[in-house]
Amino acid sequence: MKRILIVGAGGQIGSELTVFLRGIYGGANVVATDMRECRTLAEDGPFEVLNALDATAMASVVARYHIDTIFNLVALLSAVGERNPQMAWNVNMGALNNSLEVARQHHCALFTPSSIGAFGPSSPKDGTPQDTIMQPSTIYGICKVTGELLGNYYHHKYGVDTRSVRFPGIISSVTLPGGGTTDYAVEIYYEAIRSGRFTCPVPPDVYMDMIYMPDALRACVELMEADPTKLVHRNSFNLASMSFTPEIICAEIKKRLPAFTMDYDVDPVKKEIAESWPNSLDDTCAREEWGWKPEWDLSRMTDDMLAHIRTKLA
Ligand code: AKB
Repeated sequence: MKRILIVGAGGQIGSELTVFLRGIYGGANVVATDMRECRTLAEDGPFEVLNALDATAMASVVARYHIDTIFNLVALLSAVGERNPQMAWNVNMGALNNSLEVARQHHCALFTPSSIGAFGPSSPKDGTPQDTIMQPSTIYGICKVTGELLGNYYHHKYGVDTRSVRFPGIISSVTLPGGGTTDYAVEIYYEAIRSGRFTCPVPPDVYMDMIYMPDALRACVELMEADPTKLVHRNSFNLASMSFTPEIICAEIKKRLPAFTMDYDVDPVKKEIAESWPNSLDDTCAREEWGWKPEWDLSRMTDDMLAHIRTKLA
C-alpha cells in the first residue's frame, strides 16, 4: 500500500484529491498538509501544517510517516502570478524544488502537475503535440516548463520516479479555483444557479482545454499506478478531455436554463493569457503510454455541475 504525502492539500485539486486517495489507499496512508489548518482534511486522516518552502519540515514529515509518494500541488495560478511574478516564481519553484530534493533523499515517487499554461503563443494551436515549441508568456507557464525539465532531469540523473500531467482548466463543484484564467468555466455554473446571469472575463470565441474533476483525479491515480517501463515521457503528459469557448459553455447552460444570460467584461490580462494557450491538446502519448481516456464531456459535466451546485446553494 502506498504511503502518500499531499503538499498543498487545501487547494482546488488537493482538497478533492485527498478524499479520493484516502478512499483508495485508506485514510491513515494519506497525509494531507497545507500552510493553514484545514479542519475537513483532518477529519478522516492525518493532517499537518506544512510550509512547502521549508524543506527540512517537509523531509521530517516524510520520514515520520514513512512516505513513499509525494503529490506536490502548490501553485500560484496564471492570472494571479502576473500580478506578482517574483512571488509566483518563489512559491511555485520553491515548493517543487523542495519536493524534488526530498523525493530524491527519501526515495519517493513524485507527482507534480504541469498545465496547458506551459505552452505559449508560438506553440501549435490545434491538436498541440506532446513534444513541441514551449515558450510561455506567463510566469506561471515559465515555472511549469522549468518544472517539467527539472522532473525529467531528476528522473534521468537521480532515478527519481517523477510523473506529471499538463492539466487543462479543472472544473469542479466542490472547491472554487482562485487566480486562474480558466476559472470562468467554474464561476459560470455558480452564477447560472445563483443569479441566472454571468459576466465573462474571457472573450467569447477563445477555446481552452478543460477537464472535469473526476477525470482529473482519476488521471493522477492512473498515472501514478502506471507501469514505469511504459513511460517514455518524464517531463509531463498532455491530457485532453474537452475544449470549448465561453459561447459554447453558455449555450450548453442555456439548454437547461433558457433564461440564463451572459455578457462580457473582458479582463485584458486573462484575454492575453487565454489567447496564448492552445485551443486543444493532442493527448496520444498519455493514451498510449498509460491508457488515459476521459469519461466526461461538456454535456454530462454540465448536468452534473448544475445538479451539485443547486443542492449546495439550496
Ligand atoms: C489557470 O487557469 O491558471 C489554471 C491552469 C489551466 O493551469 N487553471
